[in-house]
Amino acid sequence: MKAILVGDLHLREKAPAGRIDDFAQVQRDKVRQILTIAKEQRVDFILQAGDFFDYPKQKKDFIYSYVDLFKEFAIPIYCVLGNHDLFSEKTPLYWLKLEKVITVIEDKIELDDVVLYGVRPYGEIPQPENNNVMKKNVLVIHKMIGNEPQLLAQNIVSCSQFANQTVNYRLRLVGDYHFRWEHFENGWTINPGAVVRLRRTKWDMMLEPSVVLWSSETEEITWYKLNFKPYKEVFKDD
Ligand SMILES: [Mn+2]
Repeated sequence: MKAILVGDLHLREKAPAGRIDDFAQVQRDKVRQILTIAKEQRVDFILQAGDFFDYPKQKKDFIYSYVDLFKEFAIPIYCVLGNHDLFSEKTPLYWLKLEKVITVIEDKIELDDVVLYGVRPYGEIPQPENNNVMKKNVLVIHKMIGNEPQLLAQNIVSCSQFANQTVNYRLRLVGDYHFRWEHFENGWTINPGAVVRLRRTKWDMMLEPSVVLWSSETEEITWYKLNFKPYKEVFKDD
């Protein structure tokens, strides 16, 4: 099977402080670019690493504009909850679920030659007993993992440490850490990074919004950089 791996989306109607472009439009265009890559590469599904929406209160027509976009492409989307998606009846993800355009991986989902495992924020990581070459275990998790803290005293697990805590997976898709990285040890661990630049930090200044294509058959990955404008054109510079 083939999948496109997507990091934190943080969909939001209002522009973050300091952004001077038409943020909602730019963000929607990024999502369309991702769906187009997925369609062109004939993937079986899209995996998203949590923080699908930036905050729970979003207008219904904003949410439904994404429902329509996802229906247009009709590619299955599986995600986990991020700390920004705290789930209740009123959150935007509820509507995407109701409209059957996304599936939240609550526990595990078996597909062809892949088994998807999901973790709730701060939840315990499932440990499959087998590392089966015919049916590959894939973990989707929203957790602060990376080799360099982005904030002072940030509690962070290193990529290698994490790969060794989850040996029975062939792919781990990680969100939360907004800057992209990849790590190969016991299969791939991939953090595609955030799809949009939200803050005026050195990390966001360096961020090149990207997604990753993964094949369960070959376990090869390909990075796709999305179209984006230079940092200075989208943020105020004071
Ligand atoms: Mn996030």
